[in-house]
Amino acid sequence: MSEFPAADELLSIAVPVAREAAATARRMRAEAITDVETKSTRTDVVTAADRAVERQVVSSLRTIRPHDGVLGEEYGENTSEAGAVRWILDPIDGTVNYLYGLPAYAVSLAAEVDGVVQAGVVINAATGDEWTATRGGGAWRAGRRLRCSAQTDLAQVLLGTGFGYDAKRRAHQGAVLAQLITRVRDIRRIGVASLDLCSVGEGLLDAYYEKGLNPWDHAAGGLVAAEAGALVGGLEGAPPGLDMVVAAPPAIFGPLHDALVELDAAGGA
Ligand code: LIP
Repeated sequence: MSEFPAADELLSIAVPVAREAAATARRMRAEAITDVETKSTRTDVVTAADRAVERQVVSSLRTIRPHDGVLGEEYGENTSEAGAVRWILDPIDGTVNYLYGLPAYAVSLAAEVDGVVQAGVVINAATGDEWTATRGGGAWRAGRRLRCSAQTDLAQVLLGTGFGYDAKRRAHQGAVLAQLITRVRDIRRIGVASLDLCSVGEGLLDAYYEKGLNPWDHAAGGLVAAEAGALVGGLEGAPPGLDMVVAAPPAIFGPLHDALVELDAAGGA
């Protein structure tokens, strides 16, 4: 008998907590964007809502499972006791969209056990769209089980990507994209990694890649994409991480991977 809750039980904890967080994000946006500060660069913003939503989620999780750990974008790692669940949270993924009022910003919450994500939920707080997944239990939205794209031709791929906040990194990312864009159908830049990954899971994008993502950007959305049949990984056998996250249908992962390696997509600043 495992000492850890089953994936379904972890999801049953995550979903209401994430829904309440999304409601807070929506409410605070409707009231006013306040306390806008910057982090790594002048365009890497954080708002009072980011921080309030993270505090709310941590408080809710602490009430339900007091010994678990939480890794959040704004307050970092709250240590967990050995053998506890680790929750991975982006309180508002797509903060620049949130700042401008573009209707794509997400609460992303995943539950990790022994380093493996077992359950995840991503909610577009602007629209209420909600994606969930459990390891081995599939990916779902609105009661419908999701399957990723069946695309087999890189030249027909609608490809999602994103860019960092540092101008030097963006210069390299732009140079990579200038080549890649000639080899695919087209690109889309949503500005929300968790929604990009859920879009791959739902087949709204054929594939996605991005350098520079943190665990809270891809933990939940990566499980949604993987449970919908996409391959999710880094380059040259690495797991998804800061150097690169790639999500694509099995027939596309290889050709996209090889193009990213050829173009040194994980390089640059
Ligand atoms: C965002 C990511 C997105 C990336 C943006 C930004 P944030 O996260 O979700 O994929 O392209 O530059 O990093 O900063 O809004 O939480």
